[in-house]
Amino acid sequence: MAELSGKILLVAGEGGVGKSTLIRYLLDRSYQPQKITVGVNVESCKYDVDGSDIQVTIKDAGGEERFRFMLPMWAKGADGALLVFDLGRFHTFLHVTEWLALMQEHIPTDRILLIGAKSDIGIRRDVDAMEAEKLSEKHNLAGYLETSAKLGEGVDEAFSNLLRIVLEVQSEIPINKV
Ligand SMILES: Nc1nc2c(ncn2[C@@H]2O[C@H](COP(=O)(O)OP(=O)(O)OP(=O)(O)O)[C@@H](O)[C@H]2O)c(=O)[nH]1
Ligand SMILES: [Mg+2]
Repeated sequence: MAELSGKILLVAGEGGVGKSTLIRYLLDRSYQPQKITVGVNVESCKYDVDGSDIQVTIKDAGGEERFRFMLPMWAKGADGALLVFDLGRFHTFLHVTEWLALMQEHIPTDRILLIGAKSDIGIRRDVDAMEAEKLSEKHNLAGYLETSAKLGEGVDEAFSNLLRIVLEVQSEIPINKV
């Protein structure tokens, strides 16, 4: 199996949108309630993308207001990012542009994937998929995906799509749009 160079991914977005739970599901394949992230939490794993093993470092950024000033520092050196909002809380979607402003000096927008988390919430949904897609296009983001860590849906897709995008723009695999 080919081994590609290690990648650093940032997971950012408002407090409580489900970032740590998403990462926990990716690593442990189970839905576990998480405590508020204080500062930043760093995880690492090996991830198989299209038959290539990639060493991945994931920076899980605490979303509370008090940690926000540190985001540019955490974004520095990251190869790509998931920018997460909560499908059940419209204001977390409204604040996506603020998060983007903090990150984009260090991470090009075409390496940032917009994520609508908690897609299992049914009628409590407060953000329309079309609106999220429009926002992603407006800011030239890498795309929009929905996830549910509770049901384990879209989680692998989110991380593997982001890694593919990062590898493509860094020319480590041939361009093949996802
Ligand atoms: N229904 C539903 N709830 C979820 C899902 N993922 C996370 N949650 C809930 O959302 C809450 C916050 O999840 P966290 O993962 O701690 O959120 P966070 O974005 O890491 O928050 P900060 O660390 O404060 O930035 C918890 O109560 C979770 O149980 C999901 O897929 N579906
Ligand atoms: Mg967290």
